[in-house]
Amino acid sequence: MLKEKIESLKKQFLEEVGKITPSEERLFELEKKYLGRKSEFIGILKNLKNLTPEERKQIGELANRTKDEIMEIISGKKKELEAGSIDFEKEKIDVTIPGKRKGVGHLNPISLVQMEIEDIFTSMGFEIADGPEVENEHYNFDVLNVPKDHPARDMQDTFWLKDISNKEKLVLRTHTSNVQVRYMEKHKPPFKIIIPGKVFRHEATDPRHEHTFYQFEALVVGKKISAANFKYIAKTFFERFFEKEMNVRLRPSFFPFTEPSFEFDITCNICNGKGCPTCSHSGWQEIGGAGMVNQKVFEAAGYKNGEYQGFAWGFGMERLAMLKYKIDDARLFHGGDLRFTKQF
Ligand code: FA5
Repeated sequence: MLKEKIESLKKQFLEEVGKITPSEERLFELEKKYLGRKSEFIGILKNLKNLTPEERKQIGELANRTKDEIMEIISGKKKELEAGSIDFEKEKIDVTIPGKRKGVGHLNPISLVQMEIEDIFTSMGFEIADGPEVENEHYNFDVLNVPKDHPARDMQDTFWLKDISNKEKLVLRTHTSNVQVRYMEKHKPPFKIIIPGKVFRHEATDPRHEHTFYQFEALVVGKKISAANFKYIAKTFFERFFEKEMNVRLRPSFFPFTEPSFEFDITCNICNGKGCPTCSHSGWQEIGGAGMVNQKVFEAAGYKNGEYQGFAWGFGMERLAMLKYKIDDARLFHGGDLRFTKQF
C-alpha cells in the first residue's frame, strides 16, 4: 500500500513539474507541497516507526530515495532558473580594453639613500642610533666644545625655540652631532654607530642649501682608532654606494668638536672627476665635515682624557642623493612636486 502511495506521489510530482513554467515562487510551492513539513510524503516518513522492522527497511529506503530524487529535480530547476536570469550582454567584459593603472606611492630619494646607507653600514657592523630633533643647547653646542660666546654658534645659523620651560634653551638641532654625547653617556667604547636624521638651519635656500635637510653622522670610538681608519671606512662606503671606484680627499678644516678636522670631498659622480659645472670644474664634490673626536667631547661624555680615540663625520644626504641620481637642485627633494617624486 505505502509503496504504491510513494510511487504515485512521485508520478504526480513528475507530471506537475513537467507542466509548470519554472519560477522561484512555483518551485517553492512544489517543494512545500511534496516535501514540506505537512506534506503527505513527509507524513509517510514520520510514520515509518509504526511499521514492522522489515517493512520499515523496505519502505524507508524507497521513501528516502524518492525524496532525494524530488529534491534533486527541484534544485536542478532552480539552477536553470538562476542561469537563465543572467544578462550576458550586461555582464560582458571586454578583456582587450587596456587596464587602468592604479597610482602607487613612491619613496622620496632621500629615503632611498638613507635605506641604502643603513644597509651598507649595518653590513660593516655599525649600529644605528637616534636622537631628538628638538634639542637643548647643551647637547647641540656645549658638550661639543662650542663656547657660549664663540662665533662658531653663528657658524650654523640656528632656529632657536621660544623658551617655555625657563630651564633650558631649545633649538632645532643644527646637525646630527647632537647625538654624539647622548650616545657616549650611555655606552662604553668600543662602538661604531651612524646617526641618520633631519637637521635644520636658518639660512637662505639655493640649489645646494635647504633650511631642512638630512645628515648622517658616523662615530667610531675605541682604543686605537686613527684617521687612516676613517679614510678607509669612508672610501669603502662611497665605493659601495656609487658601485664604482671612488677617490676621497681630506682638506684641513675646523670644527670645535674634532681635532684635527677635515673637509671631506669625493670624486664628482657627474663628470667622474674630469670637471663640470656642478663641481665648479674641480672634479670634486664636498660631502661633509669630519675629524678625530676632540678629547674635550670625550670628557663631556664622562670618559677619561686620553683613554680613547675616535673619528666622527657629518655628511649631507641631499648631496649624496644629488650625485647618485644626478639631480641639480636640492630644493626638489622636499618641494612636494609629485612629478619629481614619481620618478623614483
Ligand atoms: C657639520 O654639520 C658638522 N656637524 C659635521 C661634522 C660631524 C664634523 C662630525 C666633524 C665631526 P657642516 O656644517 O659642514 O658640518 O655640514 C656637513 C654637511 O652637511 C655639508 O658638507 C653638506 O653636505 C651638508 N649641509 C650643510 N648645510 C646644508 C644645507 N643647508 N643644505 C643641504 N646640505 C647641507
